[in-house]
Amino acid sequence: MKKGVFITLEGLDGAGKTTQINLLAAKAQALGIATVTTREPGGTALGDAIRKILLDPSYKEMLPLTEAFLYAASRAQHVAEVIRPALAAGKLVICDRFYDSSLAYQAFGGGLAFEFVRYINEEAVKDCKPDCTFILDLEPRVGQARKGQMKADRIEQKALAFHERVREGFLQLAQKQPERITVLDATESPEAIFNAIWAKVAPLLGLSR
Ligand code: T5A
Repeated sequence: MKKGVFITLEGLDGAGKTTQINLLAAKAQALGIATVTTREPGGTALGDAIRKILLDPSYKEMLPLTEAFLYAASRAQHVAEVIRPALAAGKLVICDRFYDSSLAYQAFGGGLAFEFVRYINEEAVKDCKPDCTFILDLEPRVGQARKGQMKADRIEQKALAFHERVREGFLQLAQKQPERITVLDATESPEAIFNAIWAKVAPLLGLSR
C-alpha cells in the first residue's frame, strides 16, 4: 500500500528538529516533491487537543501510564488521518517525533516497561513505520539553553536525570536499528546537519545528491 517516503526526526527538546524539517521540506518542495510536514503529539484536531493536555504544566499529577496512552492515542489518530493517506498518495511525509519518542521518553525516561510501550505503539501504527529516522543528539543542558526564556512545557520541566535517560534511550534505539536510524551531532551547524540528512534522504526519493 505504501508508496511515499516517511521520514522522522527525533531528539531532545531544542535539538533542532523543527529547523531541519523546515530545511528539508523547503528543499523537497523546490524540487517539486509533494511534501507533508507534521508533528507529534498532534497533527490532527483530536491530536492537537490531546497535545494541550499532555504539555499543560498544571497537570503535575499525570501518571507515566496516562502519558503513554495519550501519546499512543494521538499517534493512532495521526497515522489514520494524515500519515497513511499521504503515503498512499505517494507523498514525502516528514514528521517531528514519532514512535521512537514514546520509547525514549515513556519507557527509558519515565520507567514504563519497554515491551508495554512498544506494544501500544505497534497497535497505533501497525505497518506504518518510518523509512528513515534521524536522531539529533545533544546534551540536555544544551537543548534547554537553546530554548532559553521560552516557558517550559510539562515534559520539559522534568528533571535533568529524566532527559539524560531519554538521550541514552534514543542512542540505544539507534544501536538496535542502524539500518533505519542515523544519529547526528546536533551541535554541528544547521547547514552541516542538513547536508547529512539530505545525503540519506535524496536516494530514498530517487534523486542523486
Ligand atoms: N513527547 C513527544 C513524549 O514524551 N513522547 C512522545 O511520544 C512524543 C511524540 C513535545 C514534547 O512531548 C514529548 C517530547 C517533548 O518534550 P514539542 O513542543 O513538540 O514537545 O517540543 P520539541 O519536539 O522538543 O520541539 P522544540 O521546539 O523544543 O525543539 P526542536 O524542534 O528540536 O528545536 P528547534 O529547531 O525549534 O530549535 C531550537 C532552537 O535552537 C536553534 C534554533 O534556531 C532555535 O532557537 N538551533 C540551533 N542552534 C545551534 N545549532 C544548531 N544546529 C541549531 N539548530 C537549531
